[in-house]
Amino acid sequence: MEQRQINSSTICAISTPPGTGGIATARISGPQAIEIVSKIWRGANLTDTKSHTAHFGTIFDPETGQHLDDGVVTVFRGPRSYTGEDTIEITVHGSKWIQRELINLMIRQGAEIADRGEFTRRAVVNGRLDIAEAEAVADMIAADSRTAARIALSHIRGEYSSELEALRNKLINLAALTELELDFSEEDVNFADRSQLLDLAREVNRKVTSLAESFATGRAIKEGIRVAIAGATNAGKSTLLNRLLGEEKAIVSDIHGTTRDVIEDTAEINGLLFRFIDTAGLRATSDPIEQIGINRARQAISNADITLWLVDSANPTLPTEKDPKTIILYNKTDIASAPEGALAISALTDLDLNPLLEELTRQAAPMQINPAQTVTNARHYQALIKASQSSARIIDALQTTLPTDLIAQDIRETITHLATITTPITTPLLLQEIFQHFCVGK
Ligand SMILES: Nc1nc2c(ncn2[C@@H]2O[C@H](COP(=O)(O)OP(=O)(O)OP(=O)(O)O)[C@@H](O)[C@H]2O)c(=O)[nH]1
Ligand SMILES: [Mg+2]
Repeated sequence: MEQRQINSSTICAISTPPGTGGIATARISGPQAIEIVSKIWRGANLTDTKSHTAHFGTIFDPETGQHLDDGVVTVFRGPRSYTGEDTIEITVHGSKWIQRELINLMIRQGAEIADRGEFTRRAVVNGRLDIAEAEAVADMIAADSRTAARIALSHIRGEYSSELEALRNKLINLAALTELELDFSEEDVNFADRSQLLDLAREVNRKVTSLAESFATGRAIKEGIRVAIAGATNAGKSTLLNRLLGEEKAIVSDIHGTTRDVIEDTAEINGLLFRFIDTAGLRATSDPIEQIGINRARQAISNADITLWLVDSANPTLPTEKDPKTIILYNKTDIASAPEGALAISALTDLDLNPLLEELTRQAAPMQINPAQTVTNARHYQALIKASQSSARIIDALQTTLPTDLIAQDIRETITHLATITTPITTPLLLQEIFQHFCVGK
């Protein structure tokens, strides 16, 4: 992709989803934004209007004089806009034709079509957002549950970046203290200082490691907490999946071994996204296809965050191994009773699945997290793993009294790994990699 001159070009795109809607919003950003819109606009004089104000008027084609539509323009003057540049949002009626024509009008007046994520990219280049905050914007757009949105919003607001900033400051402090030790080493203050350095290094390592570990939870929240529905054939697993999803997604029958493939989908429960995975019933079989299904079932169970082991109350089969991530759920209580005190339902007849949903939420409770300290991004996770390793080396080095300059190198390395998470990175390839996941118009 040719790199566009960010400071001199003006970009435009439809920011609402593609297709027909009640209304649609186009965005235009760059030095000529106000000038270009003024040429296709009859209404308030946009050169004089205050920033962050909306105005009703008419969009027209200056070449033919023809009206396109009535609409509302909202003016955001740089640098106090999302992109940091002069930006205008134009809201019109959401016909596909009007949307296309509006973009064509702006292009004829000198605007260029925006690339994916280019508005956000400009926000980064202009210092309005750091990279981690920009990535959180994409997460926010993709958020599928209250918790995922809460984490994304906290990251957009910079709360996560501040956590990283605090760690960076600790490392700088550690570097300074190391220098100090170097200066005084001949006077034998060596020993006392090292224990102080060690405390600081351990604290940094603990925090970096715990951030890296939060990724397991962060990813589960973003992609759905994986709940494998497992158990013997005919226990009612597919029936339960359909109930949880509210649709007839999986085939149900009284023939044992109906489900072969892994069937999954997500549902939001109490603000958390769960990914329910229906699996083949576990039994000894000579059918090679069913055996493949059973292998897949075992794989799904081992990858799951929670296993929901379903038991036919009339014909109970319990798991052979005890596992803290397994919830035992008795089914078919309409035809047979479950043991006293057991979690039990009738997937077929119960209208109320609340006891089960509450148990699932309780199992997922460790996943109710501090948004500012939860990593949801694989790129950040990789940087944190590296920072965790290099900060562990600082501790080792301090304990084995390695020369101070080697310690300083590990400190610098840790700072660099953390910095890649938030600081604008200049390699165009990485920037492109990050922004290609955005939609056009954001
Ligand atoms: N009476 C009663 N029947 C149920 C209940 N839940 C499921 N069934 C019936 O049990 C049979 C098996 O249900 P499925 O959902 O296909 O069972 P499964 O565990 O997915 O079976 P496999 O895919 O073969 O492993 C069907 O006839 C269902 O209608 C229940 O709560 N009560
Ligand atoms: Mg089934």
